[in-house]
Amino acid sequence: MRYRGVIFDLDGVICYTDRYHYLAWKQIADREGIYFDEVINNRLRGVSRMQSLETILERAPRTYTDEEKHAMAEEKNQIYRSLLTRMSPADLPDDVKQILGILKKAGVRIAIGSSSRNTKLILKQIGLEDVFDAVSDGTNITHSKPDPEVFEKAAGMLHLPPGDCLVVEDAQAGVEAAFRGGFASAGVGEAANASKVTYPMESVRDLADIVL
Ligand code: B16
Ligand code: MG
Repeated sequence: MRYRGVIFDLDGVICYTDRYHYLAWKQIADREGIYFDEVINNRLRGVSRMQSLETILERAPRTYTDEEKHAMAEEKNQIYRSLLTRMSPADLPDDVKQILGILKKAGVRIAIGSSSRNTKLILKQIGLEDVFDAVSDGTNITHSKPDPEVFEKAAGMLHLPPGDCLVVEDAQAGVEAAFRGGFASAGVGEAANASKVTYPMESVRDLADIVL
């Protein structure tokens, strides 16, 4: 096999929580009279909650205090978490389920590398809480993507060097993080068009040919 470990991003790769991030931020932005659309939302992929808010506030007609920003981020998270409660194992896409099974059967070690502080809740909702060999997420890092920390921690948990791991991403920031950490990357969605992506993919089904 070409890679002994695969580190999966969560939002936009394992499941489509990106839709819920969008709906939650949209609710806040509309109330504040700030223009926000799906194109701007693409810039929030992979980056931290506070960085996402700063990006949205670029269009704000007024400035906000730090206290107001923290309150808005907290409110967005409450809306987002209530949307997550609607998720179930039916929200795990079939192609993702299949590729995880194929990789595990082949003896490839698999991990999560996500910026989200809600990772554990999401994995539980979609029935994947006991599937990954390691989970590195927003709760164990100090720097969000495009910093490589979340992937370096994941590789450390798998006891593998970056050169033995492939990062799977949907975000430009995630591909950049992989590159900075010395990881090869496979990209879906907008990450497939990132200049530094190693393997552009149509879907995660392509991973079997890339990894094995
Ligand atoms: P939370 P990923 C990222 O997840 C999302 O893509 C990004 O939009 C979000 O701001 C970030 O998690 C933090 O999420 O507010 O739940 O802590 O793509 O790294 O799995
Ligand atoms: Mg993502």
